[in-house]
Amino acid sequence: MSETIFYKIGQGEIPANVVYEDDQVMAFLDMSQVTKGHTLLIPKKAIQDIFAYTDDDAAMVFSRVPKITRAMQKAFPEMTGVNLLSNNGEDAFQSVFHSHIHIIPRYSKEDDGF
Ligand code: DGP
Repeated sequence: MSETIFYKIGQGEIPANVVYEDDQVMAFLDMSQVTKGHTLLIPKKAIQDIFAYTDDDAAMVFSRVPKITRAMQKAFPEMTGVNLLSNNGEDAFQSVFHSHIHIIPRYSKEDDGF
C-alpha cells in the first residue's frame, strides 16, 4: 500500500508540481488536467481510501480544502467555481489506491481555463 505513486509523491521521493504542503498533507497538480489548476490533495500517510479514514484523518485532509480553493482563486481570478470529488474503490473509478481528493477549478462556460 505504501508503495503507491501518491505515497511516494507525498514523501518527496517522486517529483510533482506541489501547490500546497504541510507536515500532514500535500496538494499537487493532477497530470491529467481536467481544467487549468486541477489539483489532488492527499494525506502524507498511507491511507487507501475513505473507508479507512478515522475522524481525525477526515479532519486532517478536508480541513485543508477551503484554504487551497481560496489560494486557487487568487492564482486564477477567472475561476468561478470548483468541483470536489473523491473516487473510492475500483468500482468508483479509483485508479491510485492512496486516498485523494480532486479539486477541479471551474471557469465560465465559454472558458475551460486553458
Ligand atoms: P482516480 O481515478 O480518482 O484514482 O484519479 C487518479 C488521478 O491521478 C488521475 O486523474 C491521474 C492522476 N495521476 C496518476 N498518476 C499520477 C502521477 O504520477 N502524478 C500526478 N501528478 N498525477 C497522477
